[in-house]
Amino acid sequence: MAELILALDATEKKQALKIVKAAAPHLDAIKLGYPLILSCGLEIAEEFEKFDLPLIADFKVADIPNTNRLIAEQVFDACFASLICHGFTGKDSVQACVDVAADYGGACFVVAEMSHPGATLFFHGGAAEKIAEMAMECGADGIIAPATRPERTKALRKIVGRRKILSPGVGAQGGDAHVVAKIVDGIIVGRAIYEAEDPAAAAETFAHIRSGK
Ligand code: NUP
Repeated sequence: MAELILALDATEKKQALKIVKAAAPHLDAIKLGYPLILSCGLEIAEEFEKFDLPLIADFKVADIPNTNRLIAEQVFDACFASLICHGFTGKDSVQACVDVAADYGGACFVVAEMSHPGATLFFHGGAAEKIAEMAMECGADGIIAPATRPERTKALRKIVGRRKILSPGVGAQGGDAHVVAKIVDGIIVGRAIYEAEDPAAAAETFAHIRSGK
């Protein structure tokens, strides 16, 4: 059983709100990232409050600790429940995000391994494992691990134990929701829902992973 997180990478405000209004009953959270925030501004987060779904800020924050802190504060001030940061920057940078999240009563997820094909170049060979271990040491709430490589996500599960794994790559990137839902706490789905002719129906097709059936 896993949660369904919509990656709302639509870039037009009206369209984005329409998609969420339709699909909301079938969702557990909404992830907003650069595509929508850069086109509409961080204030758009407020527009989603009425749907009563936790908001995840996917900024893959990857800077020095002080800059990470400043970014994280803006994110949590804008009513996001969670922030995604990169882990390759090292412990102090990740710790800055984790600490701000904790101050606000929010959560911080660290990218351990990305889902796209090119990610293997730098994330394989021990890096993802190291990042996951470091994320746990920092007290992160969980990691991001690929639905496109369930065997890798399974290996990372051994490192993070009961902490959360959110997993992108289902649908458009080829990941299988059935397979990955057994390993992770949340699947992140973008285009398969927001580009569908009927986003509500598309979101509802994931009902089985939310109910565990
Ligand atoms: O490794 C990652 N892969 C990935 O696709 C880390 C991510 N945060 N994402 C994000 O998940 C990506 O930026 C997009 O917002 C979403 C997947 O969307 P889609 O491929 O389902 O359309």
